[in-house]
Amino acid sequence: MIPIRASEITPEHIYLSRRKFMVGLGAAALLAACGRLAETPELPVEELDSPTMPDATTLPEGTAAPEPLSTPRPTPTVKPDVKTAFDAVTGYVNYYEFSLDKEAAAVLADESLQVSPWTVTVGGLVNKPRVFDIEELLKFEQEERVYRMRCVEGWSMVIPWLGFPLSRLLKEVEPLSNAKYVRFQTLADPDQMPGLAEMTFPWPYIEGLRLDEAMHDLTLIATGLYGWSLRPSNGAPLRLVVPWKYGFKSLKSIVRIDLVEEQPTTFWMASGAGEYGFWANVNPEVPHRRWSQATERRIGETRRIPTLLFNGYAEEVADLYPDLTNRDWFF
Ligand SMILES: Nc1nc2c(c(=O)[nH]1)N[C@H]1C(S)=C(S)[C@@H](COP(=O)(O)O)O[C@H]1N2
Ligand SMILES: [Mo]
Repeated sequence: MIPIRASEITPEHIYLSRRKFMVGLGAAALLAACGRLAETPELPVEELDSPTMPDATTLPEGTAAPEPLSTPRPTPTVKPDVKTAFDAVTGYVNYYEFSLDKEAAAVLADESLQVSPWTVTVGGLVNKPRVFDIEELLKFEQEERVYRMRCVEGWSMVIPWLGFPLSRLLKEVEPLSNAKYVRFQTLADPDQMPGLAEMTFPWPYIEGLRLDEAMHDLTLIATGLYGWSLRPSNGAPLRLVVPWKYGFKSLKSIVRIDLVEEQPTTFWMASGAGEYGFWANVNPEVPHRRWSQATERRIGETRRIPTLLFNGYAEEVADLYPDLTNRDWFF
């Protein structure tokens, strides 16, 4: 944990001028998005100089946290978000079950992950536990949500997801009153996922949200992007998208969702790699133990841009977190 002074938390009003997220485009817009695919330029993703997330096997135990970098405080931009090119969104991914290499992971996942048939088991503290076939979930009304995604490594994308609010699914199973958290689990199949044998991580990939975070309208189950079905590389057939938290919270290829009473131990908490903990809300003032989080590089752009509190969604989600001077919300 990296201590920050309460005075370092940037006041929320600085962020209030930012543009609201774009949401709910209709079928015509989806078609337009598909039509534009052919024109999106190839991106020099290999120029990326971001640090990568740690390999749990190589991080020395008890490494001292560095001093926060003395990055100048930039004024948040109000520049409209430009969607990241389809090729970059699908070809440059984090999917450790396949590879630590982002491009290799995309190729391997698309080659070997069987996404049909697929079921998602939803249970735990619920009235109506159920096994959903992916076909049933695809019958839920799907909407487009254009969200920023900020990886903890310091790069970001703007992705037009297709999907439905997670709340829609949770209402189907009727959470009991003692359910406080939601625990999510990715498929862990060594026959399809070479990374499971190659890397000593605490598989399966587990993530969690507090129930009110999970029920928030921004929290999405994505089934597609750019008007197309999700590819295995992006977490087909369904993945979580929580746009105000670091990208690692948005786990891929979900097979199990449980309503639980206790805060779940996540994959990254269990890896002991000194990563962020359960909350992982984006805050430019709270550095990673090895690098600043003040700025980010939008994939497809060369300049770094300021990172925003709650990844720019403070207006929508700050109410979930009483006392924003409490630094725990950002670890
Ligand atoms: N199961 C699983 N989910 C995962 C990851 C992973 O390695 N395995 N990587 C996470 C990280 S670090 C990020 S930034 C996002 C990236 O999503 P994308 O590759 O679709 O852009 O997925 C997250 N979900
Ligand atoms: Mo990430």
